[in-house]
Amino acid sequence: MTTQIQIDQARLLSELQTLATFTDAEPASDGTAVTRIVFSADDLRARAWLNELALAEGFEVREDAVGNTFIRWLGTEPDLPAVATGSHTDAIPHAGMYDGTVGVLGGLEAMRALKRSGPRPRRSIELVMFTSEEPTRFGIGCLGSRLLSGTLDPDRADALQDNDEATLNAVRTAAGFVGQLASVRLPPNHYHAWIELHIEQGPLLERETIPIGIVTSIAAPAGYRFAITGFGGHAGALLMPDRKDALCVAAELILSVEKHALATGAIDTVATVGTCDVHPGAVNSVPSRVVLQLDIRDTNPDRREAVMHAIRRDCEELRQRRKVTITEELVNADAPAQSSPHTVELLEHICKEQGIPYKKLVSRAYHDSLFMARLAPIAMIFIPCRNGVSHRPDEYAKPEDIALGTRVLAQALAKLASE
Ligand code: HGY
Ligand code: MN
Ligand code: MN
Repeated sequence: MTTQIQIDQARLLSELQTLATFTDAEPASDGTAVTRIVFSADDLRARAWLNELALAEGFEVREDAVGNTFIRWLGTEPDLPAVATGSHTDAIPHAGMYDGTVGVLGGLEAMRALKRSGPRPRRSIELVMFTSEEPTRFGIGCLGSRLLSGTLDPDRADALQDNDEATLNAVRTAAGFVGQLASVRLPPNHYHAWIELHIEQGPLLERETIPIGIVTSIAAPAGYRFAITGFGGHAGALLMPDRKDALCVAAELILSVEKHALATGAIDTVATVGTCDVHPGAVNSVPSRVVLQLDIRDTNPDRREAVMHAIRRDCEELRQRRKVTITEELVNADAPAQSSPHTVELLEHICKEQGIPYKKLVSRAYHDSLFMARLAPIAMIFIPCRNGVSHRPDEYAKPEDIALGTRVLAQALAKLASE
């Protein structure tokens, strides 16, 4: 059955283009810019559009209290744990059109292709579109999959606020997603297996002209918020010796992050201060308060913690020398995830039997699969993206790579659903 699977590449590409129109990003000259923040009007339009596609195919659609969407093709033995795939359709500001969407629409096309090519599978096959994989609005990534896997306290989640101080609870219920967040959690063994299709968001596959990546592990992300409070005031009247310039402290702290991440000598240690909120943020006012958000990742959590200890030592030195307060707030500190050997071997077998070149690799980007690994044996399929670029409008994946990744996904889902 798996050899007759035909992917409708033209339809899949057209749907990716349509999904990219649900955006309020300024058009870009170097690609398709997409901004689709969770529970924004564009996000809700994209959700409604996806549900229509699924219902038109005769699949069942369910949405949970945080808006995770489950699109199910019932198997002949519907009580068995299903096989699942999926990803996200939210996008950070001024991003590209392939991050996450390839896994959602590719997953939908894989299910449709299986439906076209043969009989109903033994196990149900389910496509999941997760709420808020990106941390943009509520400051923590993988909100939907954390709640599904029980790795985020529902009350803490509902109290998360966006930049307008609107809580997740208020925003989700206004969007029509009601009910207790505790009801989102799925029981262990709810799924037989999980596979996510995603662009690599790195350069390795393209550089080695390999069309399929098989992810063996997903690096462990952690997020922290540092608030620096100094003494600011008039940029002309406040003399240099009297200042406690919070932005100068932030500058030293940011360089400390870079220094200690590089100092591990490990390519897998990455650390980024991606946001810097300056108060009061006026050109003629000495910054009195700055809030930094740190994103730090490593395949080795101990090494990640060692970098954090070094940064904390520098923070203490800064407190003493510059006489400021620096507070640290943990947003998340997650463990890495390992793919299941069985699912990896299954993907390898599919590639080998069809002569598809493939490469096993680590995912340094995090994905919802990081948390689905708490629920089921996982694996990820990567496809190349041009110059390894992602989270930018010039993010691009070739149509034939998208179609091939979707076909390998379909074949894997078919095999897993027959187990
Ligand atoms: O940040 C990440 O790794 C993911 O793209 N949200
Ligand atoms: Mn992303
Ligand atoms: Mn993604």
